[in-house]
Amino acid sequence: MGVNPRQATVDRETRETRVTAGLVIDGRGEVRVSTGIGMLDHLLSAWARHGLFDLELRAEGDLHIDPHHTTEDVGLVLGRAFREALGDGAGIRRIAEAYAPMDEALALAVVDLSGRPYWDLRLEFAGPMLGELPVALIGHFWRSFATEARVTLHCRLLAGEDDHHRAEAVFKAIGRALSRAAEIDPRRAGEIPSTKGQAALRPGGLRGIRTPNQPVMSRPLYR
Ligand SMILES: [Mn+2]
Repeated sequence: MGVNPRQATVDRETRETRVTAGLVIDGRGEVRVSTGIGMLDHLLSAWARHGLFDLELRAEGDLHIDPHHTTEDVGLVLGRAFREALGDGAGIRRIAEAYAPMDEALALAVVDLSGRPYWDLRLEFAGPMLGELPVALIGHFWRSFATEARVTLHCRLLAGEDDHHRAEAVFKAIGRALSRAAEIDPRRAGEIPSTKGQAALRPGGLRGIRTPNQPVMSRPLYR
């Protein structure tokens, strides 16, 4: 990588949660995560280690209600940090896929760092809970991420018996696919990888998709 690693720090505070995330795309997989939800910490660590992202994330949410707001808002903040760190996306591969096994479980993730949020997640779990994390929130987390990161995210769970393994395979596959898609391809030599030029990766491509909680930002997302 070049001299300036691609990185961003995002703070978000609402009545429900306060989340701070520092993300280095060109990192080494160094992780410090504390969300108050052990399973989410574990999955985010797997995501960052396999994507070779440096991630420092702290969340304080209304866990006395349930893990919903915290999980969702961590996804939003992480997605925003990813988008900010990526910048204009000059020279990136943009599209990539990754398979990740976790013993008997197997996940496939295909991503396009397109500037357009879209997701198709086909994730089936056997039980309702993974530790204190409802499995239904795993899809919700990645929808939140894709919305704010403005990426197309397809993910399939292709095999698996154990829900812990299934969830971990999903996070690892998505981490590896995002990492590969964000890699600089020297042959692209700084070009914006879109037939529309810069348009697709510029902010403002949300097309009416809004997150439920209007964020209170410590600084504007785009300047
Ligand atoms: Mn594990």
